[in-house]
Amino acid sequence: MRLHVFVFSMILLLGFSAWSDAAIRSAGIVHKFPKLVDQNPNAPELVERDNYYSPKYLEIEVRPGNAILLTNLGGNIHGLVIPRFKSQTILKPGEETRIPVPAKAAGLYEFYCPFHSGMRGTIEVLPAQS
Ligand SMILES: [Cu+2]
Repeated sequence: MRLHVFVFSMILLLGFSAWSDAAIRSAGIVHKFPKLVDQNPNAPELVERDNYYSPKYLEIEVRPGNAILLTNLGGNIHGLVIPRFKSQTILKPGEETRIPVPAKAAGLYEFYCPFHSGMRGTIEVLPAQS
């Protein structure tokens, strides 16, 4: 009996993760990449390297004062454009800045570097946990 409950739960779990991946793909958004760092949605960090972002998929929570800490750890100048945040930032190597997270509904937001065409990613804004 316990085994049946376990197997049933696993099927539900697998089904749900396949469904949520499919939902992201059908939205035409960049695929969900494996997390490269432990993310804290209340203190999100995004690192620019040559020439990619880490992580490529960033989860953040809608909270007053929440901001993304953006750091350029590459050897090149990099930028961060988040069209739906109306945000454009350019950093020299070694520089960092904070990008405020606008109070918006949950959703997926694409970002990219204006200098390097393959350098792009997705931000997932999560509803605030109360
Ligand atoms: Cu770049």
